[in-house]
Order: sequence, then structure tokens, then C-alpha cells
Amino acid sequence: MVRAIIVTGLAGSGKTMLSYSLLEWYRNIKQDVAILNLDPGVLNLPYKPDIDVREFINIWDLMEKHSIGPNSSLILSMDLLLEYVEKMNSIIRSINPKILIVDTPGQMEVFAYRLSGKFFVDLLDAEEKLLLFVIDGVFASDARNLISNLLVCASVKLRFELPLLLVLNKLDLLPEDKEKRLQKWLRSSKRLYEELASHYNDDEAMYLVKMFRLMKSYHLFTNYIPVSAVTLDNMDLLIQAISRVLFRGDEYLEL
Ligand SMILES: Nc1nc2c(ncn2[C@@H]2O[C@H](COP(=O)(O)OP(=O)(O)OP(=O)(O)O)[C@@H](O)[C@H]2O)c(=O)[nH]1
Ligand SMILES: [Mg+2]
Repeated sequence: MVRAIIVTGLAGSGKTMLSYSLLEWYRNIKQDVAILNLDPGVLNLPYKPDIDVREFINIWDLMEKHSIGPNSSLILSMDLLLEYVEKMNSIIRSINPKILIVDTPGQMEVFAYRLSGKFFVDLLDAEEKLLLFVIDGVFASDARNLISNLLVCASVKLRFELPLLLVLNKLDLLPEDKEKRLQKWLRSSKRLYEELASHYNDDEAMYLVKMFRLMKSYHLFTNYIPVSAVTLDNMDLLIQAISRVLFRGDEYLEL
């Protein structure tokens, strides 16, 4: 039974680094894990993918053939990807890992706003699927960025209708006081309002906080897990949170 961890998030949030850290972590504890690179535009990866979209699609050829720029080419490549899902699934079946990590491209249009990413994930041959939404902690330490990032996260959750864990990455770059402040904003909408009101007028700040409350009450995101994909801080907490969803806490929980 394959369980997929699909790593999403804005460009540069650390999806690839986190995918790599998860891969190494699972390997170190002798779990049967494989990794799929879904980013056709990436030049260098820290890991060797077991399945690689670049074997099927070349975005540079698409740019030339259709006279389009890199973003359009990426979107086109994700639409074309649907033609190759079956080939990729047959590789997944031949490897048959217990855990499949899926590293996705940074252009969120593909995952949050277009159907091709959703179709791909639906067709992916895995019995259980979990989304990670990675937020760059340094970027999110400004409340305005946090809110806009959470809105994208909510779009991803609505699009996929899958369980989602919010991962706050780059903890090593975030001073402790800023991390604590972030935690307060996420826990108390009053604190978030106070912060937003120092940037926006009262009505705008209230409107944003109401959206935040609605997103929370509809469980569009959960409390976040702060990690560092580089220093591996709190990776054990993330692995446990993943286990609770993908393995119902039965297996791999005690590490
Ligand atoms: N210090 C620190 N740097 C990080 C961490 N995670 C990622 N980075 C760095 O952030 C940059 C972007 O990381 P990537 O893993 O490529 O981010 P990505 O989300 O895959 O980027 P795209 O695929 O282009 O959207 C790289 O320079 C990473 O080394 C982290 O936890 N701590
Ligand atoms: Mg990447």
C-alpha cells in the first residue's frame, strides 16, 4: 500500500529541501521510501529521484516549440503531464514503496488554481494521500505575508480535498521572539488583528481577521509544525504528525 506525501508551497519555501530531508529521515529509520520529482524546470536536486517528470517532459523544448515563457511552459507541461500519469504509475507500482514523497513545482497556479495538478494527484496510484503546505518562516514573520500565504494554503486545501499539514520551514533562520509572535498570531485572532491594524486601516484589518477565523473554523489549515529542513529541527514532530494522518498512528509513530 503506497502512501503519498505531496509537498506543496510557494516558490522558494523549501519544498525540495524538505522532501530531501524527509527522504533521508525515512531512509535512516529503514522505511521503504521513494521520491517523485514533479518539477520539470528544476536544474539541480539534492536527491536522486526514483521517478522524474523531466524524463517525460522538457520545458525548454516546450518554450521553443510554442514560443512561450517559462511560466506558461510549466503550466503547459503540467497539462501534458496527464498523458504520462499511467507511465509514472507503472514505475510506482514496480517500486511499490510504502511511502512516496512528491516534490512539486513552485508555481502555485498549477496546484492552487488549475485543474491539472488536481487531476494528477487524483490519478496518482497511492491509497492514502497527504498534502504538506510549506511556508517560509522568515517570509511569514510579517503578518501580511502570513495571511496571503494562508489564503494560498486554503486554496490548495479546497482544490484537493485531502488532509493537509501546515509546515513552517526555515526555523533556523527565524529568531525565537519572531517564532513566538507568529505562534501568537495563529492562536489568537485578537493578536493578529492588532498586528494587521498597524499596517492596514481598521476595516481592512478586521476583514482579514474575519477571513482568518473562517479559514480556521472550516479547518482549511491546522496548527503549524515549525521545522528546519536544513538543521532538521522538529523533523521528529513532523514525522509523527504525518504518521498520525497516513498511518492512523498505528505504525512508525514511535521512532
Ligand atoms: N536556512 C534554511 N534554508 C533553507 C531551508 N529550507 C530551504 N532552504 C533554502 O531555501 C532555498 C529554496 O529551497 P528549495 O528547497 O529549493 O525551495 P523550493 O520550495 O523547492 O523552491 P521551488 O521549487 O523553486 O519553488 C534554498 O537555498 C534552500 O537551501 C531551511 O529550513 N533553512
Ligand atoms: Mg523545488
